[in-house]
Amino acid sequence: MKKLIMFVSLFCIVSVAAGKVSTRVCFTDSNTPLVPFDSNLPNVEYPDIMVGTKLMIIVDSNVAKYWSGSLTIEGANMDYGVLSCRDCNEAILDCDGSVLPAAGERAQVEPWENTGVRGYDLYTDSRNITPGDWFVIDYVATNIGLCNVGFYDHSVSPFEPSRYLTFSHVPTRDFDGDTVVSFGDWAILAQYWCTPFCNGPDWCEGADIDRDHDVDFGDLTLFTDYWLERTQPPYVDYCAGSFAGVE
Ligand SMILES: [Ca+2]
Ligand SMILES: [Ca+2]
Repeated sequence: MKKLIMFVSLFCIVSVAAGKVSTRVCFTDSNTPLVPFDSNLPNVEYPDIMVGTKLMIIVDSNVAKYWSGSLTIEGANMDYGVLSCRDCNEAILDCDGSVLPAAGERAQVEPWENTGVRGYDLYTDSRNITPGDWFVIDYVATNIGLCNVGFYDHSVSPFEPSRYLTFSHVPTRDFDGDTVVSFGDWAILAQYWCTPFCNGPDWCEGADIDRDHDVDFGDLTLFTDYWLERTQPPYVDYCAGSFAGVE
C-alpha cells in the first residue's frame, strides 16, 4: 500500500511538472510582477490596484506544442476592466504586436466581440514553437470594483474558463491625472485636509479616498500606500522572463 501511495504521489508530481501553459501579470511601466495571493488556487486573485493602472497579461508555456486559448471579459465585469491587444490590424482581425516570438512565426491573436463578452483568441503556430512567452494582452482597470478575466485553454474546454484572473480596483491616488502619485496629489490632499463635506462623484477631487465624507488620517494612509506608483504609464516592452512560473 505504501508503495502504491508513493507511486501515485510520484505520478502526480510528474503530471504537475509536465507541460503547462499559464499566465503571469506585470505592471506595464516597470515590468514588475503583480504577485497573486495564491497561484495554486483554481482562480487567481491579485492585490488591489488603482483605477487607471495598466497591466500586461502574459501567456507563457514550458512546452513546445500547438496550443490555442482565449482571454475574455464577460457581462458585468466589462464595467470594470478592459483588455486590449497590440498592433491590431482590423482588416484581417489580427494583432501582430501581441504575438511573441516563442509562439512561432504564424501565431495569431484574433480580437472578437459578442453581446456581453469581448475577448482575444490566441493561436500558436503549428511548427517552430518554443517554450517561453507566447502572447501579451494589455489590461486597464477602469472602475472601482472587481473584474474577472477568463483564461480559456481550448484543449481543456472552449466553453468554460480554465481559471479566472480576478483584479481588485481601488480609487486612484493620482488626483491630478498626471499618471504618477506624487507631490501634486499630495498638495490636493493637503488642500482638503480636515474637510468634512466631501461627496460623490468628486469626493474632494478624489482626496476622500475611503469615501467617508472627510479627508483625514485614514485617507493619508491609503494615499501613502501608493506613493510614486503610476497609473497609465508610457508604453514599454512586455516583461520577458522577469517572473516566469507565477500564474
Ligand atoms: Ca499625480
Ligand atoms: Ca475619508
